[in-house]
Amino acid sequence: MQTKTLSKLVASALILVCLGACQHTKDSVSESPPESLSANSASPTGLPALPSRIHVNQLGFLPKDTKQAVVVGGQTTSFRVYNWPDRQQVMVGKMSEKRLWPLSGEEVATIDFSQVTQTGEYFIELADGTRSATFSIGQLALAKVHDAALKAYYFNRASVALGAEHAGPWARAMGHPDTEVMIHASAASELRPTGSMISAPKGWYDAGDYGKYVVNSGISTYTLLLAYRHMPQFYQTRSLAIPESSDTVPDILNEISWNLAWLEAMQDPNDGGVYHKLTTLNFAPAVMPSEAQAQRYVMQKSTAAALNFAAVMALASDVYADFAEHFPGHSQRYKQAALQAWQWAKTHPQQIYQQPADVKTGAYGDKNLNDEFAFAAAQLFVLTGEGRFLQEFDDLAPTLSVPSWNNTAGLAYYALLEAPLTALGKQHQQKLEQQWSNMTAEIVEQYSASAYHVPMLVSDFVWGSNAVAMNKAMLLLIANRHVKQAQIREAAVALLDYVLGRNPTGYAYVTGFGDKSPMHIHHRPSQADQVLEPVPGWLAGGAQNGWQDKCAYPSSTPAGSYLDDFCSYSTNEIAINWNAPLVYVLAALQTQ
Ligand code: 9MR
Repeated sequence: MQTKTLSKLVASALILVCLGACQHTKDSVSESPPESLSANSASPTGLPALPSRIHVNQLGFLPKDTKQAVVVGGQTTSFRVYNWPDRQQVMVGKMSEKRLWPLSGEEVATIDFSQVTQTGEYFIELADGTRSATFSIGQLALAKVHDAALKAYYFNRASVALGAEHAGPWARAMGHPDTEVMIHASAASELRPTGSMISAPKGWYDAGDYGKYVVNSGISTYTLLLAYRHMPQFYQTRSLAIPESSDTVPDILNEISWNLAWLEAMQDPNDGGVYHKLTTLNFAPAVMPSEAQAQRYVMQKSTAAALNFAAVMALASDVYADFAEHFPGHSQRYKQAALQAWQWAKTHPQQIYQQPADVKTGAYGDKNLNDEFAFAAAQLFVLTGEGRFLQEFDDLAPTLSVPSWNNTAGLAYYALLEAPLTALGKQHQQKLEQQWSNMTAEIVEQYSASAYHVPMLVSDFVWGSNAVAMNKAMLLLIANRHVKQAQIREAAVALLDYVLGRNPTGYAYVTGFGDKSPMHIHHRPSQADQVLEPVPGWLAGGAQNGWQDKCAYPSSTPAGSYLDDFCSYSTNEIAINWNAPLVYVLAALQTQ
């Protein structure tokens, strides 16, 4: 108990040196909320937690955006918006009629306060005195959370110590050098027999565990590369306080290159095949990286890994070509690596990853590889302009859908948006546009139909539901770059609102942000360090009622079944593929 109190003090002191992205956005340590924001339990900041009846994005809104809150139960009454700390009334309005949201089993009304556009801090009060969390309105309302969500990757770097000057209270010793990684029997080849060693250092830990998995690393890295590709000017302005921050390269590319270095080492130079993952045989206990010293292995080469790898390397080749001075030869190397991995996949089209009997870490198994072939083919077409790759995409004819680690068809569509129109041809263009307009119309329809005004369906409440929300929002915002429709942006904002607090649990699901955010994420460093606050900037997986971990959940509804406990790896783990679309969405909303 005493250690925790002491470490909290240390954390508060050190947080001051942990620039920008390490801080709680609201700096609420030095502020007090309205006294009558009645306490029902302690919030992460040590301040009273919120009444749970008004759910609102606890971070904030850009001035021009639609601003909504949800009220659970009670009478249909008026509401007022006040600024904070002055408590001047800035708006009075009436909430909507109540409707049932089947995903939480609640009767809810919505509140629209879009007319409030002036920069400031605010809270909402109902006629019966119920008050909401405070939130910001302003151009910079999402800036800090964006930077923290990106900096989270730095905190998950393998093979390096994190210094206090960059990591603040979350500084830690080096773990997992990964210079002596053993070839598992499933990965053995003539030149690399079982038990021989390779070196594959760096990269990001996948999630709350210390594994490094190519398939999941693929979509994460690709998503971050797209963020840079679509918003290069914005990223010229972001400094993350990471060791490379003083160089001339945008920090997002510095961070990504840490992972690309590892990915490159996952390719067998002898045949171009790519190992599926690099992990121990079993998950490590909840210890710090430096204490998790069990032997690491690379497992079986897989077609899914080769294709994800090929797509990422192809885009990386394009992006890093502009930074040849700082990364000499990288662009050419990435291109070579991409083409070799593609070639391997073509000659091994059905090498499905089979989890060996002695391996218990995540499988990221995927039996349907058409979408991975389409993804790699589309990105290689953009890189090389060779018709054979477009032909490959055409033959597979994937349908645009919301991307996930095991369904990359949508990423193929994202890739083709970058293809020169002349190379694509009018007919292709029309076919692609049709898919885009069908998909965006579908999500916008889900938004309008939902009592919560959130485009989430029951089928979206799977392991990592918050990332489903963010991938949907990202799809909408990519569409919005080309078609600019107010409703498309509105639905994307609603999805962001959802993960930042306008949801039945009342959690702002990003660690370190909002009045009520996860404190006990399933993340080994956050659990094992002596710091009270979890590593900041991580998006928790989110509600879903699969209960794979058998923890005791407070609700059985899809959107209510969430537990802020280390036990809950099925709702409270964090993962690199979940943060990536959050980063994209936060950047896109600030730049579009
Ligand atoms: O995100 C993955 C989810 O879609 C799967 O249902 C789940 C079970 O296989 O695994 C999740 O990924 C985990 C991975 O296997 C190991 N590292 C942590 C990942 C996030 O929980």
